[in-house]
Amino acid sequence: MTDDAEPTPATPSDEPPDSASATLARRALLGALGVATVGGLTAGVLGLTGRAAGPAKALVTGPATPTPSHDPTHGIAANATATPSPTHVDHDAQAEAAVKAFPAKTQGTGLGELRSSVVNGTREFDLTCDKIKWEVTPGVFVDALAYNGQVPGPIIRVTEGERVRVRVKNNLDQTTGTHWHGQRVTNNMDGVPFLTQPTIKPGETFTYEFVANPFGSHMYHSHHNATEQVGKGMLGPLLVMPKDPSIDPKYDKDELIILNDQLGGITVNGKGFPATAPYTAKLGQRIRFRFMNEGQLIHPMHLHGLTFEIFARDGYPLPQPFKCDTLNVAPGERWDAIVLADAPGAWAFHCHILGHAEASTGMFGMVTALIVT
Ligand SMILES: [Cu+2]
Repeated sequence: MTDDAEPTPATPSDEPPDSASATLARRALLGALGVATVGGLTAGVLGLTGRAAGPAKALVTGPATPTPSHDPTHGIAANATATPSPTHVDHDAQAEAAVKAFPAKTQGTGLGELRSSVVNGTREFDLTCDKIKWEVTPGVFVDALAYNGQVPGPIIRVTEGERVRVRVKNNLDQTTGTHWHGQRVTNNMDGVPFLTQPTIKPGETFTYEFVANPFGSHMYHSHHNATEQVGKGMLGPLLVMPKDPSIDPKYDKDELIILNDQLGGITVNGKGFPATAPYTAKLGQRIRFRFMNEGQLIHPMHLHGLTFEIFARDGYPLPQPFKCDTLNVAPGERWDAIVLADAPGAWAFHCHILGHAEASTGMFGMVTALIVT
């Protein structure tokens, strides 16, 4: 076995065109992990992602994909009483299979860039609210409520000081309202039904208008029946770019890491590991991470091997940036970090509440990686 052999990819015809970057990321990850890639093993590993049917399903003795779980024991106690000393072999096989399936392909991707047009000096967007099925981990579809069919919803990107108009069309069978979390809007545009506006009834459209301010990493989400509506996916990023870009530190890549803990369990950008997307960087690049917590729990996000330089909270530049490797992100908060990718490797990037990240069936939920090549 060689440690540095190129993983054998599935045949090119198996690859949808849009999966090229995922394939590259997978190769980089497997390479960085020193994964052995001889013969059937790699084929089997790829088979677990659904790209190739595989004899190597025998590699795992249980479900190929760990199911998100809130059970604090993760079944360990049950296993222990059922069989005296079973399990680390089973654990290892399932844990290995989960890692090798990463990044596993699922239907649907959130965070598309929402198209806009400028009409008489106002930047206009259209959002729709829809009931959809969302694939959180391979084969696990859940009932979601989504903006424009995406979880998280599409990126609304505007410039500080710009006039913004967003038409929100409600295609749900329940009422809703949309809040611009972090923006200094006039009160009647704040999106809180019965407090600042009537509900948006099924079939209706409500038009929001505001001047984008302040700049920074903000959010939009339902503010009506919100435990259900936000929990099931009605949330998205509102990125207000500063009028003077030199206010921000320099960065080469701009990445979102939106946390949630309701829809289908514990997720990053609408997916649970191994269906989370890895972040990638070239050695020496500076990556901006915009953390946003749309869930109901605190998530201390930990990056192995590299360092966060935190420079803004809730969009506001910090008077004194600080460094850390574990960033507590509370519900509603946004934090902006720069990571200098100064060490190569596949660096684990996960919530450090371990019950949000790893079970007896291996890693799941709020786990991804930053792959530096
Ligand atoms: Cu967590």
